Amino acid sequence: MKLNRYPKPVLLPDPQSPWECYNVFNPGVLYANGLFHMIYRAQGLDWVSRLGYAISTDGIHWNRLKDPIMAPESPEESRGLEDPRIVEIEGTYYMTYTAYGSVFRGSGQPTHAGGGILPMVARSHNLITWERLGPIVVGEDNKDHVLFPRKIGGKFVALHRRWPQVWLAYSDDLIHWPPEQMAPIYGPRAENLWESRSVGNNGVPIETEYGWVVLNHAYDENKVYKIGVVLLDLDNPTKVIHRPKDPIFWPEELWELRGDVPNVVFSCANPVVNETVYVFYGGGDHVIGLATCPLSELIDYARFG
Ligand code: BMA
Repeated sequence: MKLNRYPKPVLLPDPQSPWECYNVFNPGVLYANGLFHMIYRAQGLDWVSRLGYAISTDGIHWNRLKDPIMAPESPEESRGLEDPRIVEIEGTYYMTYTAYGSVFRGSGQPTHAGGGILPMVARSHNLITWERLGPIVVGEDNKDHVLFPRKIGGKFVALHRRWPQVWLAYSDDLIHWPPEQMAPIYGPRAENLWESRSVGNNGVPIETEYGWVVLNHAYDENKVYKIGVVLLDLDNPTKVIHRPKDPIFWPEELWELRGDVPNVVFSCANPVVNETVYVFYGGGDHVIGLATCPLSELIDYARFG
C-alpha cells in the first residue's frame, strides 16, 4: 500500500519572519475539539530550531501564530528544539522533542557526548505554554521518542531510538525512566535495502483491536528516508506482531527530493480523524506535507502486508 499524498505542501516557510524564513518541518499534530493543532519545527536567520503553533479545521489550511511558542532556554537547548510529537494522556498534553545544545546536562561542560542531544518530555494544559519535565536518558545518541496515548500496565510508556534501533521505556511519572525497564524492540533489516541503516519512530502509536499500529522511518546507505509500519502487541509493546517488508511512503516530489536536506520524508504525526490517518511530514527538512489513507487499509497492511 501507499499513502495518498496531498499534491502540494500544506505549510511553507514565511519569508517575512526572522525565525521561520528558511525551513518549517517535522510537526507534531493533535486533533481535539474539531481542530487540528500543529506544533512545528522552524528555522530562520540564525538556523536555531524553534517551535511554532498553527491551527486548522481540515489539516490543509493553517493559521499560525506570529511568534514561536517555544525557544531555547538553556545551553543544552542552545542549538534548537527539534521534532515535536504531541499526545493527550488522561486530560493532559505532553510533548516529546529533541533538545540540541552545546553543553551537556549534568556536567555543564561543552561536549559532544550523544551528539549534544537530549530526548526531552514537556507537559501542557493548553498546548501553548509548556513545562519542561526533563530527558528520558542522557549521554547517548537518543531521539525519535514518542509517548503511547495511554498508560500500559499502570505506567507511562515511550518508544525511543537508541541508534540504530527502536527501544521501549517505562516510567511512573514521566521524569524517572529506569534503565532496567528499557528494552530493544526492532532494528534495521539488512535484507531490506530501504531500512538497512537505521530505524526510528514517527507519530503517536495508533491503538486498534489487533495491536498498536506504529509508523516508523528508516534510511539506507544513501540516507533516503522512507516511512514504514509495525504492529506491536497491545499489552506488551516490546513484542512485534508483524512488520511488513515494504515502505508505505517515500520521497518523490521535488520538495522531498530537494530542500535543505535531500531525499527526506520525516513524520512526527499521524492523528486519526473520521477513520482517516493524517500523516504530516517534513519534506526535505524544508516544508510540511500531508499524506493520508483509510485507517482500515493501514491496519490491514500492518497485519498482513
Ligand atoms: C533525522 C532527524 C530529523 C531530520 C532527518 C533528516 O536525524 O533529526 O530532524 O528530518 O534527520 O535530515
